[in-house]
Amino acid sequence: MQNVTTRTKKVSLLLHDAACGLPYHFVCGVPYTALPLATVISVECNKPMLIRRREAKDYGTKKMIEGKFSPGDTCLVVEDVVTSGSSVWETVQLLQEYGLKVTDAVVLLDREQGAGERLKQKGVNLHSVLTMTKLVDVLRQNNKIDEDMHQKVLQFVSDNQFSVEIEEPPMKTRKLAWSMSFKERSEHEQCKNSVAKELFAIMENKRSNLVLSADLTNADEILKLVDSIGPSICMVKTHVDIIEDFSRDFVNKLVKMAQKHNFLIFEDRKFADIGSTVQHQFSGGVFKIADWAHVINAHSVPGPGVIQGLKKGNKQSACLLIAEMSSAGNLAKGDYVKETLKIAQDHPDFVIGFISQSNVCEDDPQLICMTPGVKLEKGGDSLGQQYVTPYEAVYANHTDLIIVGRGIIEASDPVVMAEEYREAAFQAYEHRIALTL
Ligand code: 5BU
Repeated sequence: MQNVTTRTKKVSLLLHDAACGLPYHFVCGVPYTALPLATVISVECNKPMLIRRREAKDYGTKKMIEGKFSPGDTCLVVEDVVTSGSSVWETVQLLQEYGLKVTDAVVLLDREQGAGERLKQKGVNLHSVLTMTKLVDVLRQNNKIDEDMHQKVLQFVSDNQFSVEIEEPPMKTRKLAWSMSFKERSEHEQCKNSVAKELFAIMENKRSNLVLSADLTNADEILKLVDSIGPSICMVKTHVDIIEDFSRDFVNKLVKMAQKHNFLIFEDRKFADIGSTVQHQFSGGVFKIADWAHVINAHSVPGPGVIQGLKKGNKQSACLLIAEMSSAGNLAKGDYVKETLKIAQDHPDFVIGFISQSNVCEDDPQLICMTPGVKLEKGGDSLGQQYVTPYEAVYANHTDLIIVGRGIIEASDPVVMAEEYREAAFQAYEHRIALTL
């Protein structure tokens, strides 16, 4: 008897032959039985493979389809047996959600109970190595079954047809948050926070998802830089505790500038203490951040108390939780990211998203992901900072805004450079949403 590997290879090659001449870039097996079949086709026939997950990863990008593909690439779906065609259709829908084209599916055995017609209606051609009729005919001719069994099987097939019209596909099409436009997200019923709505509107109007990290230490220099770059950005990020000559006057001028250029102010204070302390750090002290910042951020390491404390000190701001960091060797991974997401989802009135390197929540249109550690060229600095490009952050990793400091500040012409970053990040966003239009 042939071993399992040889049989799997034989079946996979039959499937490949049945799909001969069809135009496709990728193969994708319906999980899980067809996964080894698609894998063998991929290896033996030199076709790249996409992997469909059944459950989203519980942290990280939450991608349901793994693989390197571009919008408009075609994919052949591979399955072992089809009855109603529902499982093939589920996989087709998911691939289409990610911008792939699917026009054909190949199966080892079509039980001829309506799958071919149902899939045809959805624009998918079903190709099979074997049909149930052919199978029982061959078995009968070779005396492997008697005539009674032969007729019984054919009768069963004809009595148990799935109707083309009635049955709706079992999987409701989800619209992933990262595939929606900023406008759609701002108008979505789940997007209730007024700061999130305002940010989406600014991004849409100014065609900018660029945040300037104004990391200079002199107040006038910051104001000069921000005023010149104002038209290109949707937000300015400050570290007020590095400004040598911080004053109330600086804040008043920055607020006026924000109105003039239509951007939001984000104080990158990274609150990370017990609730009672952060309440005072936020609303009081020298900086009185709660009086002027539209957006602040917090580490989730203290637990939900940090949010409760900040909410007590809050006047007008919304909060971002730091889910992932850009620095080498940072500890924000795995369960930490998962728990951070939970805290955010428990406080939708205040938390509008994350500082993250990937899209940590694709299901909630209000939750915005902003990525620091961005430069036009990949690389890093000598103190652990790691850079990705705007395209990697926004297109490949599905985050929404890029935060850029030295990439702009240290350029010979920061105004020209800011425009370059704005264009790169907004184009990456436009390509991303075009994936699923
Ligand atoms: P850069 O000059 O583009 O490297 O500055 C990045 C800014 O983003 C800087 O103000 C950091 O404090 C901030 N930042 C970061 O770089 N990485 C992180 O994970 C977080 C914040 Br959180």
